[in-house]
Amino acid sequence: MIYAPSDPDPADPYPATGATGGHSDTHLALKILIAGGFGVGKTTFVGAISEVRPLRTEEQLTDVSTDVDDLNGIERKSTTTVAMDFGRITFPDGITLYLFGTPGQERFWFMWRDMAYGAVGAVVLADTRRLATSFSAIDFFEQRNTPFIVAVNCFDGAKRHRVEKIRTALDLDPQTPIVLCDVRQRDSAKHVLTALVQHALDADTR
Ligand SMILES: Nc1nc2c(ncn2[C@@H]2O[C@H](COP(=O)(O)OP(=O)(O)O)[C@@H](O)[C@H]2O)c(=O)[nH]1
Ligand SMILES: [Mg+2]
Repeated sequence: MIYAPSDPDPADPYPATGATGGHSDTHLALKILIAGGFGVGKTTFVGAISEVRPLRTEEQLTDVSTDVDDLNGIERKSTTTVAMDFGRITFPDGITLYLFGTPGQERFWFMWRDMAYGAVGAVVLADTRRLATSFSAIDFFEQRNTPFIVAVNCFDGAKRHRVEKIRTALDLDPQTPIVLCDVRQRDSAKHVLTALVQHALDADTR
């Protein structure tokens, strides 16, 4: 579902025009989900790309949650997203993306269905050291027929794998794009979003 609102929504607290100085006539507002397992870089991604200060609902990881949250490989992680991240980016061609980072931990999955409502597509972030943590996000979007791409966040020190190996490991369809990225870099995150929008628009016209 892709829509081009002709009138600004008076209830929209984050209008795409105005705050950024306005842009061209073609205005397309798209809702995008940023998903993937715990610690793959969702919050970092939204923070790197958002032109508004991302709305974040992080909480210090407590001793209680360290029993529940798998911290293997991400020992330095000290906060976790309990609800979601929200950000926005406007491209010069008049496309505004509203980014919703999903909560990573399984105990918050009840929120995913509501968050996915009206989303045109999703970025599933993956960490090659812990690919399995992204399986459930992939299943979720496959089942809903939501267009998604997999963005492999290339962490320092993580072994680089060929894209086709990652495709096999994640059991992805040949038409699902896989891109490599560094979510800390704005340009890299932008590249990921461009790839997703292209994929979602292609899927919409198929
Ligand atoms: N070295 C490196 N660290 C990263 C990268 N992306 C995220 N991190 C770190 O990994 C941790 C998890 O990232 P975060 O965005 O909180 O993950 P989330 O649980 O998916 O929201 C944080 O400490 C980040 O600073 C990356 O591309 N490279
Ligand atoms: Mg987070």
